[in-house]
Amino acid sequence: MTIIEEISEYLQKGKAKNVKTLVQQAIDEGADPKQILNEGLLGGMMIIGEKFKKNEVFVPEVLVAARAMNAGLTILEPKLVEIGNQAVGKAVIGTVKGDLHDIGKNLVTMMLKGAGFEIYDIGVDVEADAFIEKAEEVGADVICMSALLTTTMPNMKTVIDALNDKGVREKYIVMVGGAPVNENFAEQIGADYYTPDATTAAEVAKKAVE
Ligand code: B1M
Repeated sequence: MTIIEEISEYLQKGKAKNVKTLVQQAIDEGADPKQILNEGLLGGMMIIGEKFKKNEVFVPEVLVAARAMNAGLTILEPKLVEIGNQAVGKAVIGTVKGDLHDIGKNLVTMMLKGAGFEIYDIGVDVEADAFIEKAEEVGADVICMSALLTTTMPNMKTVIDALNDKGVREKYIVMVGGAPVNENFAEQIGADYYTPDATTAAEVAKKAVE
């Protein structure tokens, strides 16, 4: 097994310490930082994402894998900055106003990170204007909204209406998700994409910014 394959394997097992050590070792041995990122860290995270989608692994496994990915990234990031590695895009993500559920949002965040996005997570109970302010500030490509309550779903429309009112709707790809949300609702409120899970959200976001 190559060191890159080992990084991917340990990441999938959520072994953050091993991932960190192996990423450092790979750098010291002169491995290409982009290969460490794409095949080792992101490769491992994509495999976990696929397994999550098929119910072969569950939320805790995804969370530990993501923690291992973040551990590896802390070692790799300075190298990536040195060689000017570009993120595939920028995404602002939050749970809409009135809603405190963040487990799903955090999974989407991790999978987007895993897909190579620069992420701005603005938390839970987020006002419409806060989504827009952050998106404008960082020059986001994608705005991602999560809602878990039937009572807070309409607040996704509030954000889209506010984007329209400010004349900036066309600047952003708007994605929505969360247990009570569906394709029909997304269409009704004028979102660009609904995705049912975190892995699909990352895949769709990546395709959308290409
Ligand atoms: Co709440 N809660 N909760 N809760 N909670 C639900 C959602 C509920 C269905 C439980 C029930 O009654 N059966 C119900 C909603 C009913 C409804 O609206 N129809 C409910 C309720 C009523 C409430 C309170 C009102 C309860 C009360 O106080 N009376 C209250 C509301 C607080 C508030 O938000 N203002 C409340 C509070 C809480 C806790 C704080 C205790 C806790 C949240 C902790 C936290 O998030 N940090 C909590 C929890 C844990 C749940 C359940 C049990 C689990 C939610 C979860 O994390 N699932 C939930 C019941 C259930 O779903 N079985 C429930 C796991 C997570 C991975 O799934 O978030 O769906 P999910 O994310 C998925 C996809 O939906 C998708 O990707 C993820 C997986 O890949 N996804 C996206 C999510 N966002 C996406 C965005 C995308 C794309 C995909 O694109 C941008």
